Amino acid sequence: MLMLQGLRKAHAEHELFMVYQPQIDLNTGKINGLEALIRWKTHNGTMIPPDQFIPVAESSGLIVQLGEWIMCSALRDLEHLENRYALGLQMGINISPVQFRHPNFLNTIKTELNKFNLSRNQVEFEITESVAMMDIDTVRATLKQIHDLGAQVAIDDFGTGFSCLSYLETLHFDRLKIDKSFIDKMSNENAGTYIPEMIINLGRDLDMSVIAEGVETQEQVSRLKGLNCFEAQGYFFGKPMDMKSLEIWLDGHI
Ligand code: G
Ligand code: G
Ligand code: MN
Ligand code: NA
Repeated sequence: MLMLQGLRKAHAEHELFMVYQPQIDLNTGKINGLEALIRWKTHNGTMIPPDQFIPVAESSGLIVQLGEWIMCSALRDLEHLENRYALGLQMGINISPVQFRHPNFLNTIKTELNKFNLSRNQVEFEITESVAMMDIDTVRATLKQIHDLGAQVAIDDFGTGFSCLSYLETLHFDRLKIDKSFIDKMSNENAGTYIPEMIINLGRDLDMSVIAEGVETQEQVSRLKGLNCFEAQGYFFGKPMDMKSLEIWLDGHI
């Protein structure tokens, strides 16, 4: 079956679900946020990775509808977690470039935010560096509208694109997410800290917070703290978990 047909069917037949990865405040060691990530498990148990089906959803336009479902699911789950734990967690939601450019994007955000009893600054949209650098006027206008709604915006996979730093200075993002590829290099040699250090300093100078992605070792945590980066996510703290596993994890961590 074609991937696109399979994906439409998966969506209709509830084979898609969301998982959530904890984000940790390195000063307190406590969770302060989650990143929402989509998963596809077919009825016969096969996992199809998002790297394979997201591009298909993007090129077909299905991502627009799927993106609404992702937003709605993540916000509903966050509301549920707030009712149960009241931790004031942030929720990071990945936004495809196709969604970001879609004329109805802001209406969708508005509609979804209005469905749930959440503080809007708990909601953070993640866009990649390449989208962030797309067309400066459009990006600036969209960012302003998202901020006017009270939500936040992060740049995902930061450092892997070719950000024009002078553009970055004129756009207001709330957070930079240091790409895992740079964190991987922080494991042993000191040389591996130059890029993270530069990004952390950039964040401080531009008044954006900075989170490290893909943290897997205590060594990386120590180095990040040494560089004044106090937020991280990665397998060292917790893998992306479905709601049931996340609640068990939270019961043990708070
Ligand atoms: O969770 P995992 O590492 O398998 O995700 C791989 C990639 O798939 C991520 O880097 C991200 O770009 C994409 N992805 C995962 N979940 C979502 C989602 O909910 N929306 C969008 N647009 N992309 C996602
Ligand atoms: O949206 P983004 O491109 O940042 O996607 C993050 C991806 O990285 C997700 O697919 C998630 O499953 C994965 N991930 C998160 N933490 C770790 C980690 O510590 N190690 C590895 N290998 N992958 C991770
Ligand atoms: Mn992300
Ligand atoms: Na990333």
